[in-house]
Amino acid sequence: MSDAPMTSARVMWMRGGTSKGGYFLAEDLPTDRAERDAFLLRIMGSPDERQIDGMGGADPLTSKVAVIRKSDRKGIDVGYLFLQVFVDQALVSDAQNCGNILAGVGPFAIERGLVAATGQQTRVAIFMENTAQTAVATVETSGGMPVYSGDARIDGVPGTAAPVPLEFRDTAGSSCGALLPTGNAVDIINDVRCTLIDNGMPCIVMKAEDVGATGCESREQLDAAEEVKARIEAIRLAAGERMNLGDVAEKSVPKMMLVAAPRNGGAITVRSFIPKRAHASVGVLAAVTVATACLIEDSPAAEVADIPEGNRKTMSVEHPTGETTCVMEVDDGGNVTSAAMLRTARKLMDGEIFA
Ligand code: NQM
Repeated sequence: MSDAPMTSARVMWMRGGTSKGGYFLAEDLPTDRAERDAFLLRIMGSPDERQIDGMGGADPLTSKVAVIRKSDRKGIDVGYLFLQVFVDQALVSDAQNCGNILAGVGPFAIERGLVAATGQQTRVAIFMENTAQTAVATVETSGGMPVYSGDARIDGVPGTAAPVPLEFRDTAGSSCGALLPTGNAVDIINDVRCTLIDNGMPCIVMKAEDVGATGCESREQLDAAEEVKARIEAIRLAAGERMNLGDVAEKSVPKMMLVAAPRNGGAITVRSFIPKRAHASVGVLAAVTVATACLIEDSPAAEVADIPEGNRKTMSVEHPTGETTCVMEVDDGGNVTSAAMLRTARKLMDGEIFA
């Protein structure tokens, strides 16, 4: 550890998908992990449920950090480490990916000169360090820099912006070691039929009606549903070990996904907890994981899902503020081989942050 703690660092604040956070070059943060975490807690204003003394937005979705470095790996441009800075606990966790914050990684890498823009579109291959997996982002570029304005719209974000399509290829078992860590399509935990699954995000997928919900609640209604929350937290704690995640009491995974039949012509409706607060929409890799659960025969999700035909399935995952479309490629055996999703990102500020 260095003698004097770091007091400021260069940072870009960005919206990535439906999340927001600080994007740092790895070289601009302390190398010592404890020092880095103390710095990040300080700049976010954690622990404090209002995060009044920092940049965090008093919400797990706006208390996020991306750490980016140039990569020497073959075929990879940059490494991306995602860090969740807890709002009301002095915890910084690297136990999960974040596909929303991922949307800002490509533009940030171009802005900081880690990747050279190639004409009107620049593909950025990103190694997701949390789970040792790869994603490819396509960034609109002009004059060597990212373009942020455009016509793409994603639910959960007002207005439109330039599209940032994301492709995922090898996300199965990202944190749990296998798509279905227990080897089962269904496990019964506390009398509830659940699918313990990880296609980029460790999730427990269950029918909303089985835990006293409907699947059409707003985020506020879910956050106030104390009985539902107690029930699903008991399931989560019981499932952690079975998912190879150990004691998950103080972890941000697994996420809890309450599913119901689609209501607006989509494939499935989901209400998610990340894991203790309800999500305003749905996570990117969480949506991919739920869509994958819908494709597993006899799973609770499959029972209520409306699945399109064919090997390329455009699956709309309905959530509290609209829908998120996942394009899933499936082989003849019904296994998901890749997933893609449209996101947008926006540069909000570039400067120096003080601890
Ligand atoms: O699942 C929030 C988000 C996420 C995660 C969370 C995400 C993903 O929406 O890939 O994006 O689940 O904590 O930013």
